[in-house]
Amino acid sequence: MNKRIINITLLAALVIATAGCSKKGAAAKNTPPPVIEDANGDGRKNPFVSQIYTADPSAHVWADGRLYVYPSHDIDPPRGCDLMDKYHVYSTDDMVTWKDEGEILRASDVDWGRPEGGFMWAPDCAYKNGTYYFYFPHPSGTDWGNTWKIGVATSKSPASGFKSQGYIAGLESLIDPCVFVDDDGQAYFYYGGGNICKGGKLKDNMMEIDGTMQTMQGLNDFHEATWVHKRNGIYYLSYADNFDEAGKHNRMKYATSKNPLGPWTYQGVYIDPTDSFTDHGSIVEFKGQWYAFYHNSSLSHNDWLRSICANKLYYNADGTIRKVIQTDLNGVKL
Ligand code: FUB
Repeated sequence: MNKRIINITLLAALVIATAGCSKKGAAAKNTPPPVIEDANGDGRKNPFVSQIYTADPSAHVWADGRLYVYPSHDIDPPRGCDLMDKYHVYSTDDMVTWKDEGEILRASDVDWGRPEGGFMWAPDCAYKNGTYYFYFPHPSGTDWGNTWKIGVATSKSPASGFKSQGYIAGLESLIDPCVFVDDDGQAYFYYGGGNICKGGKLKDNMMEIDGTMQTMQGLNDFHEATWVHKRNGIYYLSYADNFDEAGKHNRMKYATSKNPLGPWTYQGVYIDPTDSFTDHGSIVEFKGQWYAFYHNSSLSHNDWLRSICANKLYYNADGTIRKVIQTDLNGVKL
């Protein structure tokens, strides 16, 4: 970690006061961001959600053929990351037109959650045997820095009807859940923060760890934001690092393995720092094209009013990932 003054993850002994996890950023606006029309019509509009501020996009393609994105929701005016208290879902069938599927869960729906609410951080969603499982990090106590749990809500639909079912027992106070379901149906759970990334098997009920969680070995400067995907028999674990130089922050890195729980071989950076203090992403194939999802602060110019973006992602013949070209509203390289 490159000596960040503020570590928004919980392991930081320097627990961030609820006054905020912002290091820099322009003054917050009290008005919603402008609605931006698709300027070029080719799906490269970034950010692709402008009605509200969104971050930490976890993208999945479900059986109905649509691509769904499960982000967290930054609240304006921001107070660091502590007022984030609800989740919306977005879907598309062409990467051009996006539907806001509406709110699926808020802090007040979580009976075991922090009494003051807030802190609904980066989520993920998984599907197994007819049920969608929505995983979300949320503190269980007022002392949010030390009481994180990974909550689970379930539904028979991908973007509505989620009901809180409790949390995964026996985990540490870490954030950013990721659930990867392998081709044989075995589900794996990952989470982390504060330089630690852990993974383990999930039982068939998708709510209990099967065995013990293991520290993921071989990552380079892991910070948070674990995402696992598979391509051509190779497992990829991507994540945000601790980069912090000359006003630039998190890069997105990745590592590969022949085993979903590693050990991993570090491969490099695939997304350079955006204009935001954090980054957090996912990688998914949709209609034959791979995409990288991530966030930036290009609508607000405020680190804690973030907006989700997507760009095409390409592999080299040897399976390594080419650096993602980030584009703006007009599809112009940033
Ligand atoms: O959005 C809140 C937190 O910021 C996420 O959990 C981290 O990954 C970072 O993006």
